[in-house]
Amino acid sequence: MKDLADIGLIGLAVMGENLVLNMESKGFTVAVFNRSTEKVDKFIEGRGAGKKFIGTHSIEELVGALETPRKVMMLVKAGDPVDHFIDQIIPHLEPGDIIIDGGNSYYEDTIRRTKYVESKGFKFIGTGVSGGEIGALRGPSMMPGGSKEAWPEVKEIFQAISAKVDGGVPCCDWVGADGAGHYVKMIHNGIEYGDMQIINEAYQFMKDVLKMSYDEMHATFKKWNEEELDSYLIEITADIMAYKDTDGEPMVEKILDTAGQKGTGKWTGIDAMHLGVPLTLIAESVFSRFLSAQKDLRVEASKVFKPTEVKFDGDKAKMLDDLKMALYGAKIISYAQGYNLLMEASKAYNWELNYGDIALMWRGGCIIRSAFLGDIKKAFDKSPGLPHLLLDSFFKEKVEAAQQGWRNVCATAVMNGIPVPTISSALCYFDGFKTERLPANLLQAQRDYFGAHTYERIDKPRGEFFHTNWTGEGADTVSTAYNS
Ligand code: NBP
Repeated sequence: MKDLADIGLIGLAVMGENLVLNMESKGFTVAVFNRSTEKVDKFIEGRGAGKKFIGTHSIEELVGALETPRKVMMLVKAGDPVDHFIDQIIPHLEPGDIIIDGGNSYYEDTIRRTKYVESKGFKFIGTGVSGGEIGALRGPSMMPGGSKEAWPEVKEIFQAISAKVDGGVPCCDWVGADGAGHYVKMIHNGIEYGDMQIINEAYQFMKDVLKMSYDEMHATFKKWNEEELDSYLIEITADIMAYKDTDGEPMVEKILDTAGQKGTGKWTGIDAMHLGVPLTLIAESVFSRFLSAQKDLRVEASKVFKPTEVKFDGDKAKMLDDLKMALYGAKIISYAQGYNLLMEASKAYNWELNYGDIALMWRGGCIIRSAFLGDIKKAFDKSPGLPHLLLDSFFKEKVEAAQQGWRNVCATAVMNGIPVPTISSALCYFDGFKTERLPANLLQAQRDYFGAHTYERIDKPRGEFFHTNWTGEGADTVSTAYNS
């Protein structure tokens, strides 16, 4: 074993412990530290025994155990602990050294931290790491951004430990300046929320409308995983459907129906609001988790309102095909909306994001990995300036082919009182997206009527604003024309 380590890691929890084991298995020597130092000893004597690890018990010792330029990576709880460790690490660094934050930090914090660390003469990387425990161990998707000059120094380690697709292409590449890596990870997590929710809605539809057994649902998800919906989340859903508790009953039936969340979906929705992007599917998936968490209120309401009687006597096999199309159509919309947000963010924050590369980074290792991302990569390779995913010929054809079944599912769900908030809002988005004239002419008239907010006319050039004295009682004074 070398005297000095290739990289140091702070945070021996689920992600850190597995990521350092991954690094070590690829030939790197890793120095490790944890706030509660007994975890260092436990690790060195346990999973790390006999391997190329250097256990350390202070930040000074950790930094002193590293080859130059030093690379100190944190995988700790996002928020204050990250700032705290940065301030503890900095006094021990030399110019050229690199601090890396691999946690789920908010991208605005990463923008601030990059500036701060660079102002002290060092380099900073904020990297998304996705794939959970197993991904960290066997190969996660990694999305690094920050001080660009730091990338050549960490590229070998990052690409060695990341997931690989298509016979060895790493699911890790440089994303962009300051907070770009954590932003892309945030969008990844938002898309993950959406993918999970559309699957959840399909599950409820299968169970409550089609009255399918868990064995039937298992078989259906398993089959879908061999078709266009082939993805990690469909695969694990098939497994979950088959998993039985000790009494032989489906395990999932024993789980309380209140969803938790750590905030990344909410951040995605909030940023979409800031940038004026209609990210309806992800926003609905966050709201669906909130509604699920209002369990007591729902239980009370379920006693007040008579349940809608479910009446379905149609062709079950045909309806299942329609449901698959509904999922596929909604998934296309979700990714189209997510990419729309990435495009607006790239402009707003000057990141010059490469959309094909992002699809590639998400192809393997991460929670949203799927065959579908290969199609997105192809779309951006074919047309790097593509303004919207739905305008790509492949996705245009697919979304049109999904339409009929998707509408059928939404109509059936609505008539039977089964909530499908993401599947139906995605369809509404699609219908709005392809509508040349929306009713916002009336909306502008209403705004002008009550607040003299003015409007543009279809028979005049854009940028010219008009006001009508709708009631005959108003004056000529108009409100300032600006959009927030
Ligand atoms: P946790 O998010 O549970 O964080 C545990 C680590 O943070 C431990 O090393 C703990 O030290 C340290 N820590 C805490 Br908690 N509070 C601290 C404080 N006030 N000051 C200093 N250190 C503190 O671990 P994780 O699940 O491995 O996740 C690590 C990061 O990776 C997080 O940002 C997470 O969001 C992100 N992430 C997690 C997953 C996942 O699947 N779990 C996936 C992708 C990304 P201690 O041992 O002394 O308490």
